[in-house]
Amino acid sequence: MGRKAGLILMALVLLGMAGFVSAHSITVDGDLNDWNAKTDTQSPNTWQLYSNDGEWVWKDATGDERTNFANPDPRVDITEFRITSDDQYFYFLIRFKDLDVVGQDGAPGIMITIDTDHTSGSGQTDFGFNSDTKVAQNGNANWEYQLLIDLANSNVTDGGTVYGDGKTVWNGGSPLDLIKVVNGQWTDISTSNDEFVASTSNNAVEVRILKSELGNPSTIRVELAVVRVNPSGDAWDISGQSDVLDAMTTTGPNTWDEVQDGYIDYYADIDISQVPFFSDLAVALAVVFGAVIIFRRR
Ligand SMILES: [Ca+2]
Ligand SMILES: [Ca+2]
Ligand SMILES: [Ca+2]
Ligand SMILES: [Ca+2]
Repeated sequence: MGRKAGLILMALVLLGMAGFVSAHSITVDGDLNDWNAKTDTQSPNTWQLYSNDGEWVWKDATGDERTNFANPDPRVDITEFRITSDDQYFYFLIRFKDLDVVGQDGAPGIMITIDTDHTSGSGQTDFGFNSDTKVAQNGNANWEYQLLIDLANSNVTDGGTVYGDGKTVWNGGSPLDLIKVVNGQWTDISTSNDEFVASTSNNAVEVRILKSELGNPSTIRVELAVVRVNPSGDAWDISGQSDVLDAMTTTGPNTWDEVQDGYIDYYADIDISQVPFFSDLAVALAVVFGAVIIFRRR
């Protein structure tokens, strides 16, 4: 075998080992067959990095939702939260025990806070939808961005695509809001690059957000919470309490145990820059060049 052929073979082997060959883009269509991680053996209320599948997965406990509006209330019972990415986009998957309606008052409102600077006390503390809930009390997850998805809005149809439009749902905009505080105002910075699809048959919502809109962060610190919401972006109110019905947290057994103090203290860090998010072509090229250098030294 010639030296060049050897180099190429070596590069291919390295790429294969690192999982480069399965660059992970998601088609946002409500069909989940492009999410690969098999989570059957994952323990509830833990997260796991599936390197070979390029997916970070939080597996939530089932039956842990608050029951102020229905008992049980599987419509708001989160079962999984997945994140992956490619060169351009972050992809989120939120799965419910039984997402039975969309486009109707009382459907789930999904809130994902995204802390990109990981600096204690830096950023915003309030969850959206006037849900009377804040992120971690220690200030370590204050957010720079918050993704709000209002599944009660009439623009949400089963299997239909909803795009960002730079206008908040409470000002008549589309029910996909990527919130950043600009001059003290909650401002929707989403564009038509951002989209989600809700599927009642698959009990899931797939979302994609342009990375550059978040400033291309290498690590995102996220919190996740769900309310019942009305079409114009107000959570169904539980008087004098947090309106959050399920959340990503290790505190339990019921969501009430976490939110009774008005704070969701659990957050998770997803490192986009390293394993398993290897779909970035630049990283792949770096490995190829690394292999070239190794061969040249011999
Ligand atoms: Ca899909
Ligand atoms: Ca749950
Ligand atoms: Ca922050
Ligand atoms: Ca708490």
